[in-house]
Amino acid sequence: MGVLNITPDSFSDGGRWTDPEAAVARGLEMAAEGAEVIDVGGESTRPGAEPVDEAEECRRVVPVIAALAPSVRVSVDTRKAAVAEAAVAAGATLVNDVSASLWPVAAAAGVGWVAMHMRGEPRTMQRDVHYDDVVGEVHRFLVARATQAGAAGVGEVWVDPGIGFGKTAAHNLRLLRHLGELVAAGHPVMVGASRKAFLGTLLGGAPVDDRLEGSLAVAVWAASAGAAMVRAHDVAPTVEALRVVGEVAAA
Ligand code: HH2
Repeated sequence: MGVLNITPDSFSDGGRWTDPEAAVARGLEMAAEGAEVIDVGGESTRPGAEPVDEAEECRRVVPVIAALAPSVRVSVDTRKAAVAEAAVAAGATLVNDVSASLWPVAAAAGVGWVAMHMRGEPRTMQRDVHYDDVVGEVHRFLVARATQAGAAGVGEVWVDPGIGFGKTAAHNLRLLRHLGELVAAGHPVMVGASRKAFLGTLLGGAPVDDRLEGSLAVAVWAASAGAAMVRAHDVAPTVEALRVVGEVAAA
């Protein structure tokens, strides 16, 4: 899954793709590099980000989704039902939902749904982060939501532990270490660690543009643990790394 943020303030590509033509070109480029899904977002969910209103979020994502959808599978990265509905009407077939609450929209529209775990909301999620058992709590939450969505009629349900969403670096590492247990729960798993802050922390303060190796390491780890999708900004190197993992796994 290639990341395409049509926002002024996303943590790594904010402001780069606010021009719709440039955004569409970037989406097609990532598809040519091997991304199977382009994840279009119009609201940053980085820690501390301010919410965006519904009309503005639709204005950002809908034209880009409409232009990309004939050529490549598109997901919409949103927490708002109305934005998800408008995105699906424009051609998106997957709702990537960091709030894990929009399964009724996916059920009504007959599209796929990603349930991601987040603690609280982006503005405040990195304050006072505490879990008694991060792995158990996140896994139980995701399985419960996925079961609820399946019962409501969503045919394609993904689960995602939400790396960096209300989690310390240690929490992120534990969730990655135990990813295989989430895979074993039976729903396809996706992981988004690309360029995230904990990689900078681990790599001696590496800035956001200098986290490719760390991002690839997590992608390879996740794929080896059985994750079926990796969300990435740097699509070409990620696809190459995962192709090698696939060849090893198949040998
Ligand atoms: N991470 C981000 C956004 N959406 N969706 C899923 N399913 N999993 C993730 O880990 C995930 C996500 C945050 O990254 P990004 O979109 O690059 O930044 P921003 O939220 O600042 O736009």
